Amino acid sequence: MVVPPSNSKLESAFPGARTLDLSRPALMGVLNVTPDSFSDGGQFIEPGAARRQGERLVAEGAALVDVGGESTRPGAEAVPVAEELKRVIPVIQSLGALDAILSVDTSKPEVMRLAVQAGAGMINDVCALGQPGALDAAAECGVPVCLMHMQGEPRTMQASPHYDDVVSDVCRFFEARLEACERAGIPRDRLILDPGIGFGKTLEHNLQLLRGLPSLTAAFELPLLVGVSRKSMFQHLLGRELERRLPGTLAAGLMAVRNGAAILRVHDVWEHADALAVWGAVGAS
Ligand code: 8Y4
Repeated sequence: MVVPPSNSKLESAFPGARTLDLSRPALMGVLNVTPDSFSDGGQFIEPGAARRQGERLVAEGAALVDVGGESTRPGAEAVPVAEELKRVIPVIQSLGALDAILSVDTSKPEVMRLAVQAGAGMINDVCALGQPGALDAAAECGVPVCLMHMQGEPRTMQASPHYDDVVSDVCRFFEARLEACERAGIPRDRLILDPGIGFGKTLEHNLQLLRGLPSLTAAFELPLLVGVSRKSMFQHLLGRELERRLPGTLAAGLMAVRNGAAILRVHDVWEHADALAVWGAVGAS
């Protein structure tokens, strides 16, 4: 079993802000605030329903809640910044009292700034701070950042993913992004790495990355975040529709933890908490 990095507490630059204990695997619950998830049928998001969902995720065992207002599903269209702010900021404000770290799932510098002012304690960027202005915004925000690997862009990334060797290509990408972060003045101990399962990857690429997590830990000694929850790799592997992907998700999540993942990004929180508790009980010596 791979032991997570020894600097196992992630601290944001804010004095008094919550710290995240990564000496044991942590769960990040997904809170999508897109119109298809929390609307009255139109495009109006109900903050009360989103807040109750956030409370439920934490009650079920999430140490982090990932609030996202931009759909990053394959084929999804871009969301204008004003619309993303309108979705995300009221929800973050309404979740301020939660005993959890609020993560904002965004690639836009303006959203990063306002979300952190509103109470977000982490930035989850599927573009790894690659958008113009994002490095500077994240440096100013002073909170931990998850740098995720993606090949291509959401609209087209699943068309024809290609790598020489997916694990070493992802490693080279992280080297470049870590260097960019250093130049922007973001301390290395504020960074989390994520191989981006399903983001410009075939099933075989996803399996190779899950197998290759130990080499990411060995290369960078930074916490790893992994998101496999309900993804289409289970359609390809098992032929399962969205509603029947939980067993596959749990197995892949446990394998990710075995291979060094410190944080799992999941939709089904208590189910993962149970699986990890049994794992821990059997593994205790
Ligand atoms: C059904 C279920 C259909 C899930 C699509 C999806 C990751 C992430 C996403 C990830 C990090 C998703 C925002 C994709 N995945 N952030 N975000 N890591 N850090 N699709 O793997 O869940 S959204």
